[in-house]
Amino acid sequence: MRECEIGGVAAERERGRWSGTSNSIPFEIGTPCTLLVDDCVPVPYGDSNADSIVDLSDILCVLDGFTSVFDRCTLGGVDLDPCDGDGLVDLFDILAVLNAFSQQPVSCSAACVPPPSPSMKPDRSSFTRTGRRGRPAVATLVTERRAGRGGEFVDVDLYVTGVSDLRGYQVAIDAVGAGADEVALEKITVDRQRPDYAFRNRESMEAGDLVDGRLAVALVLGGVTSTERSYLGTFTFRVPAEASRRLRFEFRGDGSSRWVTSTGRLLDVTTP
Ligand SMILES: [Ca+2]
Ligand SMILES: [Ca+2]
Repeated sequence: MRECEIGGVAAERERGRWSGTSNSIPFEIGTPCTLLVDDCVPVPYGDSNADSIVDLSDILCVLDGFTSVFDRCTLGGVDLDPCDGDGLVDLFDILAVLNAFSQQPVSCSAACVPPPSPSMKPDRSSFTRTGRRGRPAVATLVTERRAGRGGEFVDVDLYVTGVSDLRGYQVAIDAVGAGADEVALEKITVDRQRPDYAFRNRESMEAGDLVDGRLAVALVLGGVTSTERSYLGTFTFRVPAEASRRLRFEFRGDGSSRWVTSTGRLLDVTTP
């Protein structure tokens, strides 16, 4: 039986379902206690740490929960599948958060997650750490134009050099310049067979978000340290032929791209 807290720190929290149109939280019959509206925050499905956005932090939280680590998210927050949770964190919860990141349609309604208690570790974003020998790691893009069926395409390969203890990354790429609004993001891929892939031969999970142009990749466990230039993934854009020469591709500059260590700290990575 699951328990929930009312106004205190409980070991286990209840995740209810939130109805956006009414001021109440419906619960299954037999639910052992009642949450007040003020006790929880309505969040998008997949938002495990209740900060209103589904991003790399949520993927890392579910992977941590899979190994029974709940230092930044509650069990209720990461138990995404089935919709009302089953008290277990398993492969289906991992797939659920990856699908949520990818903005695939879900049949579950928005969740109502109690906010993390003050006793939990602060959000990862409050830490920073530099790369090896105190120098920031450097992220780079390499673009390659090619003609293909249906128009002209640009493959944008992402790299990072000099990371220390890298566990996961989230990268967002945009087309900028005249004609950028006519560019369509065709696909996001990670070629795991490339010898320079950052997580080659490691157990990792990835999700591409074609709606907002984001890629997240996370190791299930541990981190990777390398002085070499490591391949992270490829964004493929379809571009109008006449606009192709005027376009540039850049990392999105609003903190959408992040690199996280195995201890949850943010790596300081310079983007061009
Ligand atoms: Ca979140
Ligand atoms: Ca589950």
